[in-house]
Amino acid sequence: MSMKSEVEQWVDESARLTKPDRIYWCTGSAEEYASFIGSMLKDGTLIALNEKTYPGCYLHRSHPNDVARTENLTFICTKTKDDAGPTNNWMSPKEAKEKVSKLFNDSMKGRTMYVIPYLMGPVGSPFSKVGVEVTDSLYVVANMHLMTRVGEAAMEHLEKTHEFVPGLHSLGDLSPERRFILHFPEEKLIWSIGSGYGGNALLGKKCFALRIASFMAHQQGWMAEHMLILGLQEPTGHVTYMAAAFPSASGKTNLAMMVSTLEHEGYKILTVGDDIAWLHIDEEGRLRAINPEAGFFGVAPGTSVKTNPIAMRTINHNTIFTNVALTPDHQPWWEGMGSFPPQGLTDWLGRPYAESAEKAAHPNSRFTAPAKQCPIISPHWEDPKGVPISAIIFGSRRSAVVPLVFQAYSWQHGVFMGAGMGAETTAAATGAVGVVRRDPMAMLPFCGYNMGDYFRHWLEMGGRIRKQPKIFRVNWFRKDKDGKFLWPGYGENIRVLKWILERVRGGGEAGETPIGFVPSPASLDTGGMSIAPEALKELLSIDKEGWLKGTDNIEEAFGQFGDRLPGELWEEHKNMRQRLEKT
Ligand code: OXD
Ligand code: MN
Repeated sequence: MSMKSEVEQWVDESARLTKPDRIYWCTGSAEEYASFIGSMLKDGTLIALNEKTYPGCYLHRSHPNDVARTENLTFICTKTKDDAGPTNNWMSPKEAKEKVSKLFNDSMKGRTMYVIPYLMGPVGSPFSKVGVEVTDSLYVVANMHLMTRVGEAAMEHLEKTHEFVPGLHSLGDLSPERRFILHFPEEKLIWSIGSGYGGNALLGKKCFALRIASFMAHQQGWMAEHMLILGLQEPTGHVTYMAAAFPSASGKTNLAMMVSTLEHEGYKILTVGDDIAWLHIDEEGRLRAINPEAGFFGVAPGTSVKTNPIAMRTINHNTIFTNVALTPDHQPWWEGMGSFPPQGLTDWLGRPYAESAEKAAHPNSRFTAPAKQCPIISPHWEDPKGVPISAIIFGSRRSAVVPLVFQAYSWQHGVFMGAGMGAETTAAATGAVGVVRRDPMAMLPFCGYNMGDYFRHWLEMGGRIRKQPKIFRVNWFRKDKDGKFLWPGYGENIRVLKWILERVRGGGEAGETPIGFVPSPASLDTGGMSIAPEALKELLSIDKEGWLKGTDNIEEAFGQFGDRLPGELWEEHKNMRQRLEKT
């Protein structure tokens, strides 16, 4: 059977279950996108933005209960619970299908089913993979057009690789009681119902490129990670590539698009990706990364010409905004955009904005924009081979304890550092914001299998990589006792990346501490920036008590995995505690 017929067969099966009135096969063309936009403008799914200042841009207001990923309704449906592991919600495949097929039954009656063949990764890359999503949401279709490569590129790749990940999506009735995001990694299948929100409904992104892909990567000897990819260009013109894992809404897009404050010295950033990296080992034993996505689905609040001018230039044309506020002259507006709320503002729910209201834009309001519009996109962002990675960075929001930057002693120590990472929660998922939880490698919500096995996989990959990237931890978010950020962040983060680059080269000064190599204040290039010496000292200081407490938290987190946690990580844990106790 040809691959096209295999896809058709699965689409037929999905249609028999969901009973759409019509089936439409997406081609991915510009005309098709324009006609979808036209229909959504007509039925009110989209509002056109100011043609002069935001050409080709639209606003979508989602259902008010459908604004973020719902981790509590996200399941990994492996045959055994143990294979999903203690950090995932689990249902058996049988139970999941019985329960949720009832919800899919007739769910597309009166609607059109759109079939979206899409490619994750550059055209012609041996590492790219095909997905096919069927959905009854045109908003999802339009976003998939921006976030992936839809149509012919996918079908051509499919004929060569004979493999696709099917994803069935329906808005259902949008009720959280009937919302399920299900993954069947053993069958490489995704089912999602009851939500139109990006991370729940654009199935190429979190569901495929992270949860299903991490499972495949474990089986096949590569890695699928929640990482941005950037190139750091230095005065000679040489570019060093780094991949950095941060939890959702913790600054990956800002770091990936940073305008360096050391540009006058010749240090600048090139963007390869802002959310997901697929990493393979090449013939020379080097780790290489591709960005499987073709667009950015970024958090709007906090994005401004000051914090991320490159994003502002990326998203002022051909962009879909979701749940931002609307000015009277039809421009998007959000908190942290750098201006006061204008008179006559409409909030994300479509109501006149009142000063007393909490927020005009939803804290997890988003923009969806094509990556090729990014003015500093790397010339290698679609390189089929990917880019060679010299440094891996773990980062998260921590208002205390964790220094600005430090380096792991070894790959194994780096894996421990990532596996034990604590992070304050954000608005990208439903639930409390600002609570510290362990978020290993920023993959807690995205690992499609037992994280104990995932840590083992990281260790094994390290053993196979001949030219190992160096591993670092960063924290831009440490605060002083008055609650003020100690580090200015954004463009000044280049100074930290410069130190990382020096370390990668075998230079850069650093002292040995219980937690890793920490730079001395003098070894960070702070020339021309205003930072008090005491602030810098505090940023690089080791809070012994805080770390000892963290060690207890890590022990508890590791304990959940029982004998699936690699002994090497317990060894690193013991060593760190001993080093801390000795100081
Ligand atoms: C995202 C997320 O949308 O991590 O990238 O929530
Ligand atoms: Mn993300």
